[in-house]
This record gives sequence, C-alpha cells and structure tokens, in this order.
Amino acid sequence: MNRRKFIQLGALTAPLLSARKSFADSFDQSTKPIVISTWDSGMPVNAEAWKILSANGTALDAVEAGARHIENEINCCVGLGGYPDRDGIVTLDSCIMDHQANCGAVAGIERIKHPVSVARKVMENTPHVILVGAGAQQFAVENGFVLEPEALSESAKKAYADWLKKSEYKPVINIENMPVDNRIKKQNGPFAPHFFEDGTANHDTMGLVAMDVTGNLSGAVTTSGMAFKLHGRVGDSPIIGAGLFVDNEIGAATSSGTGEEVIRICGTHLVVEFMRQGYSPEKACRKAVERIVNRDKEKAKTLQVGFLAMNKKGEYGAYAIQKGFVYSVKSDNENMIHTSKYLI
Ligand code: SD4
Repeated sequence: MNRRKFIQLGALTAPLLSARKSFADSFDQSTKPIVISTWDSGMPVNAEAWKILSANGTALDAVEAGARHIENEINCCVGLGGYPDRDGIVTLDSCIMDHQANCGAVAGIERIKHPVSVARKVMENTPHVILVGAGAQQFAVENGFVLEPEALSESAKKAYADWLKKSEYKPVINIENMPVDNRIKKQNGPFAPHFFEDGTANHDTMGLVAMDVTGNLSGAVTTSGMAFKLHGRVGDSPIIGAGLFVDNEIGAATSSGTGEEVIRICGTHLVVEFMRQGYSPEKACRKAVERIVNRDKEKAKTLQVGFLAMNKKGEYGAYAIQKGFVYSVKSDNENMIHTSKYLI
C-alpha cells in the first residue's frame, strides 16, 4: 500500500474508529442495573425488582417480582383489587417479554392473583404468546394457580356502586385532577393507594422495564384495565408491541392510558423503533404521543396516554398526551418519582 493510499484509508477509518470508541465508552458508562415503572405506585414495585437486580439477578425475574408485588396489593387498582368491568367482574391483563423476544400474555383472566406469572408460564411452557379468558384461567389452574374468590375489594365495590347509579358507558382514563406534587407527597407514606379521595384517578396499569447487570432488558405489564369496560374488552397492556415491547439491542418501552389509542399505533413498538432511529427515550415517547394527537387533536384532549422508555445505555424518559403522568426510577444513582412532560 503506498503512503497516499494509507493516509486516505486512515482518514476514512478514523471517524469510524472514534465513533466505535465513543459508543463503547458510553456503553461502559451505562446505568445498570436499573428499573423504571409507570406511576408513583412504581416506587414499591421498583424496590421489589431492585432486590433481584442488586443481587445480580435477571431483568426477567426482576420485572416479574415487581409486577407480582403490586398484584398482591388489594388496595390498588392493578390486580384483583382493581375496578371491575361493566358487569361487575374483575378481568386482568398482563404480559412479559425478555431480552430474546420471548413473550407471553394473558387477557381477560378472572380470579387469578398473579396474571404476570401466568403470562410467564405461557411464555416458557407453551408454544403460544397469548391466552384469553376461560382458557387462560384453565391454563393457570392446571399450572397450580389458585382460583381466588370473586369478591370485589371495598374500594372497587364503592366505585362500582357509584358508577351503577348512571351506568354511563364513557370510560375515561388517567386524566389526573390531583396535582402531581400532592401525589408525590402521598408517596411518602408506606404505600400510595391509587384510589384518591376525590375519585378522579382510576389509573390501573403497572408497566415496568428493567436492565440487569449484564445489560439485558426485560419488561412486564399488569392491569385490571380500563374501569367499567365492556366484558371481554382487551386493552393495550397484554399486547406485545402495544403495552410493552423489548428489543435487547435498542431498548424497551411500556405504556399506560387509553389502550385503544396505543393499540392503533402499535405504541411501544413505535417508541422502540424511534429509539432505533437515534432518538432519546423521551423524544421517542414524544414522537409516539404526537402520532396519536396529530390524527385527531380534539379527541386527544379527552384522552390520556403515557409512554415510558429506556434505551440500552439505561437512559430513560417519558411523554404523555396530558399533564399528570408520573413514573418511578430506581438505580444505584437514584430512587425517585419523575413527572412526565406532556403535549397538550
Ligand atoms: C387499558 N392501558 O386497559 C390500560 C389502562 C391503563 O392506567 O393504563 N390504566 O387500556
């Protein structure tokens, strides 16, 4: 190789090499392990996931443990303590996804305390991804899950009785009237219930994403879904690519809010694709929110959707249609609730 060619080659490869180096550098500095989750109720969920992450456990085990923790919480509206559907029946949706794109989900499952663990069993023990309704319940029982009583929690009973007075089929979701600061203050108690005195909050979805010490990502979602929905209605939460998506090369995202709007744009898949294009987690979430809002600005004023995402460096961010979406973060560096930016 003559000298001129060598210099030319050097000029061409130098930027490449430095780009590589800066990627490697930033990866080395990545925050891991880390877990992020929707809402202020994500704080105790993160704490549970952290027990596993900080002991060098897997992101998959961590997200399952986090989701199980809130499913246990009878005073929260995620699991069996959540609001029922229009017919007074609590039906639960959940999914889980790991770093190898393995995934499992259950939708409309009744009387099972830990749908996230059933979802994991679907992922690990069947060739399928989603089981629904009676079939999901049958599978759960066959796998040793106990059928819980049909009873509604006290708070759900009251909310349902109130709703029945008008029986208006107008499911409105997640538009918080309680100032975010008050909610963050509330979190200083042992557990922040999601039924607020003014009855305004009915957010009922826990979505969480974790990265373990090895840098692998996983996510899980668990919910009782939109309050007073039609019996049989399935939201975004158990749908891979809508309520949750994980791509171990790029990042992961989850969502909360009006599930139909998230499904229409394959929301979390879209967020991850925006991150693939180089957008930060927050920008990627914003672009997905814009996709919903730009189609119908008037309708968007009546909706809430929040996306929450993490990239491969452990950077995270969120964006919502409206004010009020908050999320919780736990890593070696922090343990706190963040408020999401919003579009409208
Ligand atoms: C649903 N996305 O069933 C869920 C509801 C939700 O906070 O996120 N509530 O559409």
